[in-house]
Amino acid sequence: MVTKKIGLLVMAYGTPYQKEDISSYYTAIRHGRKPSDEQIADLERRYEAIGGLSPLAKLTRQQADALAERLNMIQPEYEFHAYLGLKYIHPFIEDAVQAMHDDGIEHAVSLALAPHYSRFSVQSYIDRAQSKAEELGGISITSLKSWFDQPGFIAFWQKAIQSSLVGIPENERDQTVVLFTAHSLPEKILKNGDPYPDQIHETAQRIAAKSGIEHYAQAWQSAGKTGDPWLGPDVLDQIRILYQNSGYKHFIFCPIGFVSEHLEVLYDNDQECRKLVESLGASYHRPQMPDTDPTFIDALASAVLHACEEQATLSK
Ligand code: FEC
Repeated sequence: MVTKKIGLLVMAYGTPYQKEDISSYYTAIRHGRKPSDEQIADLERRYEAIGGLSPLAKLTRQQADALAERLNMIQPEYEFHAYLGLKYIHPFIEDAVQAMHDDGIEHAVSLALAPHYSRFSVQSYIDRAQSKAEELGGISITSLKSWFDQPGFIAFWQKAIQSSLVGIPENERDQTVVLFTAHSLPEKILKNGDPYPDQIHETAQRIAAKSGIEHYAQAWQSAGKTGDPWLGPDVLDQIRILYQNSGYKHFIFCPIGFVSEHLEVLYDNDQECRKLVESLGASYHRPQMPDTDPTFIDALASAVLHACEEQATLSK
């Protein structure tokens, strides 16, 4: 059998590598509009609060390598070569497509390290990769739009919830609520029927059903501080509502819209949400994020292989 060489374009958000990168990174997130000194200072303060910098850079690299390794281990037909392309810092998505081109890659599969599709988020990763590929000519990229429905992804969170539940006394488990969160987006995405909210809702339902949990809710986190409205309820409001209505003793946080430990989880969840939960006299629990957990990496591998098979069928 002839092994087909395939580029594996792993696209992710990116994070500053050093303190000096924070300003340009933040400017890139704001599409070139430089943030004010106060905004930069506030972001620096949050990185400081999680230990100086985010572990995201290291984890993203590890996830890409683990995925390529797993893919090459489980099948003989394709030989995957991983390329990391980031949204807001180098190596940018365009750099990764250029590198594939320079290495003579003709076919690639791309996936974003974000489980749910929105035109606002994942589509912008895809557009940037496709437009660079078109500019260079000669590379065809099959782009995965979402992979939240991979059974391994649901199984990962089922295991994660279980790992938190074992730390809760049995007689208090019926006073425990699981809170599924994802990054908020501007409410205007709803106007065009964006699938993002429905995909997150479906993910929460599937995990809850698989885990057999009775009490769960959903909320949005990390909304931007722009003038226009963002998807709600915000996670902090949701914590207050759940506590007021049901007096829960334990809150298990599952940030299902993210796949690794990073600023939004380590600060927004582990510091802001924890502070509020504890101020109410309840306990905060947050299981380990997917990172390079084998069940999670297997789920990504299965999504990639499925895309390759579909592509092969289409081109027959
Ligand atoms: O650990 C780290 O250093 C980086 C963590 C990080 C991840 C992440 C994921 C998503 N974001 C999404 C949407 C937006 C929108 C805005 C926005 C702003 C920020 C800022 C930082 C930041 N985001 Fe992010 N995001 C991460 C970090 N994000 C830092 C800047 C200031 C702030 O903290 O508020 C608003 C832009 C604007 O002001 O115009 C919108 C979405 C995701 C999840 C999907 C994905 O990973 O692509 C959606 C990780």
